[in-house]
Amino acid sequence: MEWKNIALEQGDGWALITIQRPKVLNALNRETLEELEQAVDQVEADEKVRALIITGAGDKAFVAGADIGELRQIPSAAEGERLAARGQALFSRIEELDKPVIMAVNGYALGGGCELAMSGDILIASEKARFGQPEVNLGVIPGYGGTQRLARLVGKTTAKYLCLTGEMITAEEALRLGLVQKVVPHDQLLEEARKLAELLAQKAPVAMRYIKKAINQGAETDLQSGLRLEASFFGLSFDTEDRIEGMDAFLQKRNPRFRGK
Ligand code: CO8
Repeated sequence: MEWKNIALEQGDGWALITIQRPKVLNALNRETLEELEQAVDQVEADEKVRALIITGAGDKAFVAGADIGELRQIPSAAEGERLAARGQALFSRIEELDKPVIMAVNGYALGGGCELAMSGDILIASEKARFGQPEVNLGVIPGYGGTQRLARLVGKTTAKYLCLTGEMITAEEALRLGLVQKVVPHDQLLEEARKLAELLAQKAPVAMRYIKKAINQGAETDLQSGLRLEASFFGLSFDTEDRIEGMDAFLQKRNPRFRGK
C-alpha cells in the first residue's frame, strides 16, 4: 500500500515504519495517524514480521509533536477530548502489539512524538535525539498519554518537572532516567535498530507476546496479582511447539528455529 505521510518497508523478519512529513518535522496530523494505524494493521497481520521499528524521516526529527496548525483548529473541549482519546487508542495498540516495537528516535521527540516513542517496547536514541513534553508552552497539556506513560516510566516528580517546564532533555539524560535503553551515534541508529530487530526475530514469538502482556498488565497491578499473571502466561507458554523446540535445541546443542506456534 502507498501512503502519503509514512513509508513501510520490510527486511529479514522485521518491518520499518518511517514517519515522513519533513516540512513540519514529521508532526502528526490526522491523516498521518490514520496511515500509521493502517500500517500497524498490516504489520500485525503479517506472520513473517516478528519485530517492528518506528522512526522519523530525515536528520532532525523523530516526531515534533501533534500538528500545531491542526490543533489550533480544534473547536471545542469535546472535540479535543475525542481526538486525544483516538490518538491514545492508537498508541495503546502499538504498546500492546503482539510483537516487539523498537522506537529508533533520530531527533526531536516532542509532545505527541515523545508520547509515540513511549508506546514502544525498546527505545534506541541517536545522540542527537531530544525528548520533551512542551504542550504547556501552547496552553494545553499532553494528550496522547504523556502525563501517564512518562510518570510510569520516570516517576511522578520527574514527569511533573518535564510537563510543567516543557524542558527538552538530551538522549543521555533520557538514558539516565530510564526513558531510553541505548544511545548510539546518529549515523548508526538505523543499523543498530535493524540489528536488534533481527535478534528479536530469532526469539520465540509467542513467548515475546506473553512477556509483553505480563509486563504491561503486571505493571498496572499489585505484586501478587502480577505474579499470578506471570504464572498464567508461563503456563500458557508450555502449550506451544516453540517451547519443545527451544528446550530440545538447548539439549541438542543447536540453535532453535521458532515458528511462532
Ligand atoms: N506542528 C506543526 N508544525 C511544526 C511542528 C508541529 N508540532 N513542529 C515544527 N513545525 C514546523 C515549523 O512551524 C517550521 O515550519 P516553517 O518552516 O513553515 O516555518 C518547520 O516545522 C521547522 O521547524 P522550526 O523552524 O521551528 O525548526 P527549529 O529547528 O527552529 O525548532 C523545534 C525545532 C524545537 C522542534 C520547534 O519546531 C518546535 O518547538 N516545534 C514544536 C514542538 C511542540 O510544541 N510539540 C508539541 C505539540 S502539541 C502535542 O504534541 C500534543 C499531543 C496531543 C494532542 C492530542 C489531541 C489532538
